[in-house]
Amino acid sequence: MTTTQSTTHEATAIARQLDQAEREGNAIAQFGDMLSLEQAYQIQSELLALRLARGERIAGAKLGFTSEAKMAQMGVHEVIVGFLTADMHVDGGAALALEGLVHPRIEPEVAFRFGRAIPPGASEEQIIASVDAVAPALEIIDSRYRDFSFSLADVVADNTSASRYVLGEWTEFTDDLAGRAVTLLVDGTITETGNTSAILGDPMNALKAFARMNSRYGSGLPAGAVLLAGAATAAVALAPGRTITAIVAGIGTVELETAGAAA
Ligand code: OOG
Ligand code: MG
Repeated sequence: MTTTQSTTHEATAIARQLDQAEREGNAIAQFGDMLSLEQAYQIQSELLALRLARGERIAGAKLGFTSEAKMAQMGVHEVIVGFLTADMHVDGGAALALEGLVHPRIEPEVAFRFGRAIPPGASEEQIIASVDAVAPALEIIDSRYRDFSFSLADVVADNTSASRYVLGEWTEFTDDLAGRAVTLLVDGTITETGNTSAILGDPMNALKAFARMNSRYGSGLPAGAVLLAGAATAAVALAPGRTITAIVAGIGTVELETAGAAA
């Protein structure tokens, strides 16, 4: 077997483990030093292939570790990219059941929508020109690793902990997105506060970072796809029977209820 074949074989085996952990809601051990960043992105694309083969549809991309708050919380200091499928989208109007998830957390985000398809090697200008709307969003992250701890390569292989996402109402795109207060409330109590300027200095820079990541690791996005720019605050653990609200000043509000009785 050539090196390339054995590497591909190993990536497929690890992707299957992570995919199974996600579907069964079980945490697995970290891979740690075993993986390079290149291998980790290869595993991530194998994970996507498994989902597409089951009939899922690509719905967007997400960035991770675009803010100091997230980098400090997780100890990872490099921007990462993952994929979103249509099955990960949840409607804020219906209570989200937490059964089957490992140890979900939630974080406030800014979402961009692309009115046009993004080709694989799209330039920054092309990507910015393709955005037609912005919305507040909530991302539910759920690491498939024990204790929600991981290295850079681990979290990339695990599709950047992507699990579910909720979108608020879309508003017309503006590039005036910096300096807006971000508030995360649980049952009406302020739990995290931040500012959109924490996202790479300005959420517009998330579009530029996505352009770089897409040229390097991505394969473009279909028209109508979403980009989550990365959380401006630390994530908080999700519990049953709660109402979680994110407010992005001047952009809007997005809410999610979790099913079950509050503990
Ligand atoms: C990785 C995902 C990071 C963000 O917004 O920074 C992320 C994690 O924290 O588990 O989605
Ligand atoms: Mg996030």
